[in-house]
Amino acid sequence: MATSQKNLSDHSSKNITDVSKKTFAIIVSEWNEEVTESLYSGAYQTLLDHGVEKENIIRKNVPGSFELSLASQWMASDSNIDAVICLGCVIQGETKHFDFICDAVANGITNVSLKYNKPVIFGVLTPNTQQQALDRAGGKHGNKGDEAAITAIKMLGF
Ligand code: DLZ
Repeated sequence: MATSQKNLSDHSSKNITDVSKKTFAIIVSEWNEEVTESLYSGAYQTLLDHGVEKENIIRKNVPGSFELSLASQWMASDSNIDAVICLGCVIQGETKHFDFICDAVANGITNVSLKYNKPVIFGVLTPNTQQQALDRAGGKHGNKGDEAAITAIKMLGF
């Protein structure tokens, strides 16, 4: 289903496991900050709602989504971290930046996840417009940050 018809925060309870003793890293890109801060709020609150301790949620910022790959590697290589959630927003522009950044981050995060054998979640919005981003960051289509946190939890319950 296209995300334009789906509230991203709707999810089933399958594979929801006890994560109260787990440690999560959330990495937040500073580009399109209004959007990424909402994604962070959603992810953070969802982890708390599932029993994660505040001190077991470690936040790091990166300048832009391109830097999520390396930062996720730094966090995933820490044996105390159980899952990494990467949050960013790349808005389609007039330059090729969009394609380069999106491809690089998707591949980079995948490689980190496979290398460290841990969930590294792709919570990066890739909309055409700022409004589409806001709709998915606490707006009418829910919050992709919530979804990213739920995905991390579900992967830990795999
Ligand atoms: C350069 C750039 C551009 C044009 N657009 C975005 C964007 O929409 N979202 C985002 O997260 N980052 C953007 N960046 C910054 C790059 O991700 C990166 O930080 C710089 O290219 C430096 O490596």
